[in-house]
Amino acid sequence: MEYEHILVERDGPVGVITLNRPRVLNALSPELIAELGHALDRLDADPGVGAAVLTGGEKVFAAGADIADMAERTAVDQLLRDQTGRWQAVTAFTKPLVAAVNGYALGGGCELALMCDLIVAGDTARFGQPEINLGIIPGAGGTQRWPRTVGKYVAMEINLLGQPIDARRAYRLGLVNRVVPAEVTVAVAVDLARQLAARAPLALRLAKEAVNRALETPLSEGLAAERKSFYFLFATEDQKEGMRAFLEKRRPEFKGR
Ligand code: DAK
Repeated sequence: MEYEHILVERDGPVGVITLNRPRVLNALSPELIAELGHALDRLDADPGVGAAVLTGGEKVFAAGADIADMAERTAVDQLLRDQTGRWQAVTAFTKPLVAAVNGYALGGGCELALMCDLIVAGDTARFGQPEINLGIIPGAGGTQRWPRTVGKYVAMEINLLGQPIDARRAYRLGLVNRVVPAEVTVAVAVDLARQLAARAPLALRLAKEAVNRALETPLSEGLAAERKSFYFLFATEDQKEGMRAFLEKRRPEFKGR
């Protein structure tokens, strides 16, 4: 399928999705979110893809949902056009998803980055929830994922004050995995994704699921679910291959079976 608002490329086992509305700083229109969901579903279903990178390119990640599209909507319009299901394609992606963030990641753009599994930030990156300045609050997870990631007080500052933070502060807070020069952000993210794609696919999938579950369940339930997934992996060929390869001092060849 041809997309209008995003670009999708393959770099070996890595799918690279680039948000592509540069004239409006990659503002996330409903059409863009629909295309993003479609592209992620396709990459998820493709056995040749082991991981994906989501980026806005060298200058900007995304300056949020499209304000021009939202400005005159009523509450009922919002309810009836609810985009939540479409945004959920991002969190439903079962393979590792690495965000490569340069420049602004604001509002829905920041929430999109927070839905990814790892974040590589260029030194120009700015993360924030400026919705308060528009008379609204975040609607795609900003008030929920910030406190779970950086704690209550920084989350309050981000959501109530609406001022973005830079890449260094985001790194100190544990919001991003790497800070790199902006020219290499995407390359570093693709390299990380390639390393992830070389790992056992079923174990990756269950590890991602388990870490995400930790943010939603009491410890005892999370531990019980982790144990079940651990036992389950002993039913896979990849577990046999991984352990035999270790004992035979060779590199494992994982098949995702
Ligand atoms: N929407 C539409 N157009 C935008 C935009 C946006 N979010 N951000 C920037 N643009 C457009 C500008 O209007 C301008 O267009 P022209 O005037 O050239 O036609 C062009 O991009 C360049 O922007 P600026 O001239 O403003 O560039 P500057 O470098 O001076 O400033 C900036 C960059 C990022 C600081 C500034 O553009 C800015 O403050 N942008 C708005 C940031 C913002 O408030 N974002 C939050 C939007 S609310 C939900 C899912 C998601 C959401 C809600 C619910 N559900 C599933 C329920 C999300 C909500 C939001 O994100």
